[in-house]
Amino acid sequence: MKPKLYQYAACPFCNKVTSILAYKKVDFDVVEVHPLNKKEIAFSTDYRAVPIYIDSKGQQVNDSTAIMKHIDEEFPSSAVFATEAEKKEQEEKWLAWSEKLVRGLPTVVYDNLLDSIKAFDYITKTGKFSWVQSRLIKYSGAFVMTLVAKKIRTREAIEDPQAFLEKKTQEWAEGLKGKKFMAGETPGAADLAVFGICRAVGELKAAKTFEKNQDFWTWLERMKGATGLTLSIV
Ligand SMILES: N[C@@H](CCC(=O)N[C@@H](CS)C(=O)NCC(=O)O)C(=O)O
Repeated sequence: MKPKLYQYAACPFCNKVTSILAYKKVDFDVVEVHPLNKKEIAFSTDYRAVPIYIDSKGQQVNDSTAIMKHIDEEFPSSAVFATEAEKKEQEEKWLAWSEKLVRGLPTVVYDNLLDSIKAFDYITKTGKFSWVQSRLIKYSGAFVMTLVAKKIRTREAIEDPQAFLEKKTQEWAEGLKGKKFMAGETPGAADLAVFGICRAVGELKAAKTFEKNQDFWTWLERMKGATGLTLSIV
């Protein structure tokens, strides 16, 4: 049976899973979930978020990092999770770093109403919405998310969202220390996770910040080559 990924196209967590599947050249089915009624994941009564992964034996796995681990075991060639203690420690450090990146990204994407409308235009274009819903969600969602982003700024202590993202790209670039990938010669779990997160906003203003950091951009180019994916999900 082909594995199945239940997702929202523009969800950064879902794109972490797409990255590892693409890197491992796994043939899988994608089910775009309707974000309002979520009827496609009605079978999952306890866990109501995406991504949800159904493996080749029909087993359900929830949560992006747990799914990545599961896929690495299910398709062991080109292993991405480290086994050596020192490398494992580094990998965990960068995976934790990627969680902070994800938590701060909405402050960049929904920084003001205009940017939020652009983001929702993108989300509704890539997601499963009816014509009427697209229009309704575009404006109401943009308004709500601009307010949510302000709350996140306080929670995550992000004074300036643009500066936050620039700092993040710089930290990653410095972490690479001239290596091809964070994991070394080939991409590891943190490389694939961060690349997936970046893809989710690859069409938005955030991508301009990625481009400004030459080392970060070069790493993104390498990741594109390694996964065969582009920075855009459209
Ligand atoms: N820790 C989870 C977070 C997943 C998550 O927050 N997914 C969001 C979409 S980006 C979601 O499904 N939220 C619930 C909803 O849309 O109702 C993971 O890494 O997979």
